Amino acid sequence: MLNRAIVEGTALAVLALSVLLLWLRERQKARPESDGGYTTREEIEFEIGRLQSEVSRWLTTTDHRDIGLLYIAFGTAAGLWGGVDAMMLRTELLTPPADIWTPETYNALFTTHGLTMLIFFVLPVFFGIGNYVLPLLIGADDMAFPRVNAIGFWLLPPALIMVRMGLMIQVLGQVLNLVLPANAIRFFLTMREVSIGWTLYAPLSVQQPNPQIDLLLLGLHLSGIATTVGAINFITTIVYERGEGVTWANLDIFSWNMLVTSGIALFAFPLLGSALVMLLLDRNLATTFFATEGGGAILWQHLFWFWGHPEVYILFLPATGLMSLILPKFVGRKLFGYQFIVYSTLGLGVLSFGVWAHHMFTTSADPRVKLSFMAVSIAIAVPSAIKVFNWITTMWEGNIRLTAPFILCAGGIGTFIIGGVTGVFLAVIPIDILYHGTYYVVGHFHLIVVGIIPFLMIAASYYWYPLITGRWYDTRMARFQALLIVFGSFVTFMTLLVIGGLGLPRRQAIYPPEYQFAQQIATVGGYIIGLSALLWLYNMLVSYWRGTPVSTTDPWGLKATSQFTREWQWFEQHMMNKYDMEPTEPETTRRSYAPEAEPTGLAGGVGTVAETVSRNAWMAAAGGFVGTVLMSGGLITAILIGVLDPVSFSEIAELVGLPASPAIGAVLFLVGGTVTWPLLFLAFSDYLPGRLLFETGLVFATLISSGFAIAFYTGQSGLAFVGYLTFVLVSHWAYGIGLTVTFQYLKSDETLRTQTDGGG
Ligand code: HEM
Ligand SMILES: [Cu+2]
Repeated sequence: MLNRAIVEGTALAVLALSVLLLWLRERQKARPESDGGYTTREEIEFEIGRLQSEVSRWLTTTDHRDIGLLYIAFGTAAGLWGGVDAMMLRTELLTPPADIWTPETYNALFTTHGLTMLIFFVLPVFFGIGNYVLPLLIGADDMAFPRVNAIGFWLLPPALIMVRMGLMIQVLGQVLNLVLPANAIRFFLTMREVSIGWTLYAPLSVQQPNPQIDLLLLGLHLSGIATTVGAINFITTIVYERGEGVTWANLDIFSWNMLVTSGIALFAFPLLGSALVMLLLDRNLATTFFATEGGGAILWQHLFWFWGHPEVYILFLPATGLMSLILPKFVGRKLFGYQFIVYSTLGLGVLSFGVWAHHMFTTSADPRVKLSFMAVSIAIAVPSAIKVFNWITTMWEGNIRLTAPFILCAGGIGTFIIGGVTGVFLAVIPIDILYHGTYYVVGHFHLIVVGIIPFLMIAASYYWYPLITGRWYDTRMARFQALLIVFGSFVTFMTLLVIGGLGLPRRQAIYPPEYQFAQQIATVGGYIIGLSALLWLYNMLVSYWRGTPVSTTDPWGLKATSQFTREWQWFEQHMMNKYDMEPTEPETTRRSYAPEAEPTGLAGGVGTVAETVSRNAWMAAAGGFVGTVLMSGGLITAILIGVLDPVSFSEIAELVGLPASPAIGAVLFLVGGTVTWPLLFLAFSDYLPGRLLFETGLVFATLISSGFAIAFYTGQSGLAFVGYLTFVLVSHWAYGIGLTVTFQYLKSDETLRTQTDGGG
């Protein structure tokens, strides 16, 4: 059995040392060669003086970009620490018995892994990205409260140290033990990492004597204060510090997400703080909040998940914000459905507070209460799905550039879909009762917390690296790294979904031998993720000194698709001032994104659509008429050969309150074909892929045909059913082609005429 403290301590020390050595070496190499003589005393003193001023600058800075980098560095370090825990967990699972660490160590590992990753990795990195780019995106000079910003950050390192003090004291104890007798250093040998699970469930968390638990509670409390302070700062900045011309209607989507995230944090974290204090009192002052005679252990679960579920939205909303911001840049198209994404984000913010008890379906809570939580938990999938549809539609017909950020965005959508859908399954009470205690849950949430969340962090690092450092990283290595992490995540967490589906319990160091092969696959996948993280780190560090300097003010060629957003405008200005660069101008411009053309209010989009519709209505109606005539041919044939019952037309008549006659229905059908569907087509035409109208017609018609197939179904079966479906589809295609081709023809004719008019 290995000693956990020594192994983890050594792993972390090696990691930290390699980073330091790498950094120093590259920095040394990047200096101009000296003249070959000895280093003089003055030179050494100069170096030391420089070091001093750099240290005091980083310790006292209140500049949002500096603090952003501090947050990112801190979050990355915590992520690596939590990652070492993860590697150790997966290593234990290579074999069925607990033969690498003891089960107790395994419990400690998953406890600290969870807490470190959720609290000290994800949010700090997102706060860092927010700190760096959000003021640039909204045209603010800095965050609203620069000093509070610095305080918010500097609360985090002591919080992390308190939470993970157990390991440090253990390592220290074992080192001291080499020279001192065990007696003299008893304290150092009694502290242990906390092993009660990251959810800190009572009564275990109340009864376990380990004093490290108290330190951990205090550390978490401190981190909660840090988060609240940061959240207040983001909200104030977004509300009050927006620059000229930045309104709610054109606020970038990342800032919207940071706003909602901060709003949720503001309501959720104080509650966690109170719960932690209650637990601390129960442990130390004999209060009975969570004792059976008091509120009971269930009270802890309510308090914990009332924070815990909103917390998962706090964690993943910034990732969706980054996705909505970065994805369009690499497909050359404007973000589809900006307003829908904003509304769905706001919706998630509210709903996230109404689902906490889905973590408690296996408790004895009242079934009627559970049922309502089930309903809301299923409903919460809707706003998430809206985002996914909008991202996919954004890619449609785009000019995809297969860069590292794009690969990560695409991979992130993939993991998010699977992670989200498995969440909807779990939200169903009978399913959750079966799977609550299994690896299925682990697979579900890791596809999000090791899917879209870190993918988008890394995508952001690649996307903004030139802006932050003025240099390029190794883009080939980046693409490889992106593929590697997407691949590794799927291998690991899809495997966990499978073994969870088979019923393997989670949070166990020991498991039945028949699962060994699957567990080994998951472990290999885990190592691949670890390797890709190291590759990323290497690339980021080395490129800072070795990367090719950026030689244009538009490194991603964003001007060509009119997506040169504010942060890059800031960058351009910066490069012009510092290096006398000329602004880069693209050869061609595609008007796919023009913030100034955005509607003036969130509801203003309706106006633009109405305008398009009224301007082109007659052409669409003509197209609709042609389409309906073509379609009627197909439908009449279907009626003649007996696969479509004409009586079903009478239902249309009934629907609008007219006598149920097939003839009246048919007339209404004709009118609908000429009016309703063409208008709908027009309303969407700005968004439907525009170039290939032929295909667009087919897609549109296929969508309508599914509704028709359901509405007009009269119980056909066997061959008649197949014939029914075929005729429905073919007639609709005839309609779609007729509609769009006629429309296209009339429209190009009109364009031609206006052009000649303009010329003459
Ligand atoms: C479509 C949206 C989602 C739904 C419907 C959903 C649903 C659920 C449900 C019902 C559970 C309880 C499983 C159980 O313990 O038996 C669960 C667990 C969990 N989910 Fe989600 N989820 C969603 C999104 C997310 C997101 C975005 C994250 C993370 C950022 C996340 C992280 C977690 C975590 C950490 C747990 C495990 C808690 C534990 O340790 O017991 N979920 N989810
Ligand atoms: Cu939840």
